Order: sequence, then C-alpha cells, then structure tokens
Amino acid sequence: ADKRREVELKKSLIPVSQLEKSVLFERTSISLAELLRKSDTGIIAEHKRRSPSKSVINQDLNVQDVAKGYEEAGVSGMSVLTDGKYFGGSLEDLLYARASVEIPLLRKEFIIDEYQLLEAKAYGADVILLIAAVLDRKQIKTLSEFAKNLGLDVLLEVHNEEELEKSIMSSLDMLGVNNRNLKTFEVSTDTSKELSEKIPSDFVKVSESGISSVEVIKDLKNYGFEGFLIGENFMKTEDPGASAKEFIK
Ligand code: IGP
Repeated sequence: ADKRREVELKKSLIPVSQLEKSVLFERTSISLAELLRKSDTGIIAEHKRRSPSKSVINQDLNVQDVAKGYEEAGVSGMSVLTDGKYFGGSLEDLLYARASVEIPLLRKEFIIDEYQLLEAKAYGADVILLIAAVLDRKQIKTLSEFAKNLGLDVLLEVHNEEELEKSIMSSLDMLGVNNRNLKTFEVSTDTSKELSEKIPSDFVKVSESGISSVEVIKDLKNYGFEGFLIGENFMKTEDPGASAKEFIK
C-alpha cells in the first residue's frame, strides 16, 4: 500500500502524457534476451549502493563511471537499482546510466503498476524486472504484456517451484532464479541448479545473486544458464568495471 501511494504521488508529479513525450520514449530498446541467446558474455552487472542484507556496499562512486566501466569490461547488460528506500537508488541513476552507455539497461525495482513501466521506458530502460513473490498471475500477465507493448524485455524473477509454475507465460523473455532467499537472506546457487530443469527452454535462464567467481558461472552454464546477474561482488570493490573484467577476460 505504501508503494502504491508512492506511485500515486509520482503520478501527480509527472503525468503519463508527459512521460510519453520524453525523448527516450522514442528510443528503440535493445533486447537483452537476444544478446544472451547469442551467447554474449552473459554478465548483467548491477549498480547497487546499499542493500537490506549488507547495508552500505558502495556510496562513493557515481553511476556514470560505474556504467562506463561495466560497458568497457564487455558485460551484456547493466542492472540499475531505482528503489530508494532499500537500495538507495533512483530513476535519475537510470537516466545517468543511459546517458553514459549503449548496453541494455534493466530497471531494478519492485514493479506493481503500469506507471512504473512507462517511467522505465521514459528513463531509458530496455528491460524490466517482475518479481513473482509479490505479484499474482494476473498481475504478471498484465504488466508483462504492457511492457512488451512498450518494446521492453521482461525478466521474471522466481525463488521456488511454486512461483515458477504460476508465472510461465509467453509474454516473458527471461526467467531469473534469485539465489537469495528474501526471508532469510541466505544465498545458494543450488537454488538455480534445482530449478533449472523446470524452466521451459524457450526462456533465457538467468541466475541472480551471490555469484562470486568465474567457476560458479561455468558451473551454472552446465545447467543451461545464459545470464548472470552480479551486484555486490563488483560493487564492493573500488573499481566495479575492473572487477567485472576479471570475470570476462
Ligand atoms: C544482485 P548480488 O548478490 O550479486 O549483489 O545480487 C541481484 O541479483 C540482487 O540485487 C537482486 C535484487 C532483486 C535486488 C535480485 N533480485 C530484487 C532488489 C530486488
């Protein structure tokens, strides 16, 4: 309900008609799913200042430098946290990243309303995240179809089999398994491995969170994963781009 009110508040700040008139609304999105299918590096590097599980990760860097570093390293895409309350991000972060790089950008946010998808498009995103843990099937359908109509790719995130089963539908491009248990904050890439065979092969499989080495990526590739969402492991260093490069070379 809090989130709704926040969205409503924003609505009164920037009317939909104005969002739709923004320059970036006309920009042709790049499909991250297609890049990953072409077996690109597969790394989706995240900009994350802080998190509920770790508090401060890195407050000192500016998002433009982080974005440029990631792009230079050769990542497939970048995830930008726009949630302010828990992660210290903002839509401006997304806009600054868009102004700095060409790679596909994921708006990382708790999305519950179509308005947030219009914002994502207007601030330069190519991909949006939907989290099965907080949405029912009908919401996932409405939101993913709305995103597809805006030309955005959809990454649907699950934690378990139940969430996966209720979510499978053709308006999704990528299925992400979050290795972090949102209740206990425990992280295990076994979650990805366990769910991998239950994900239909027409979706690009993405493994999210707690990925800390190239070995882990190699292992996950054997289970059919083509995308690897990595935040903390890069952001905790002074030069996230250089850290990403270590995973790609
Ligand atoms: C990145 P990590 O452990 O590499 O920092 O994780 C990303 O998967 C994580 O930030 C994340 C997330 C989310 C954040 C995954 N799903 C949903 C906010 C909301």
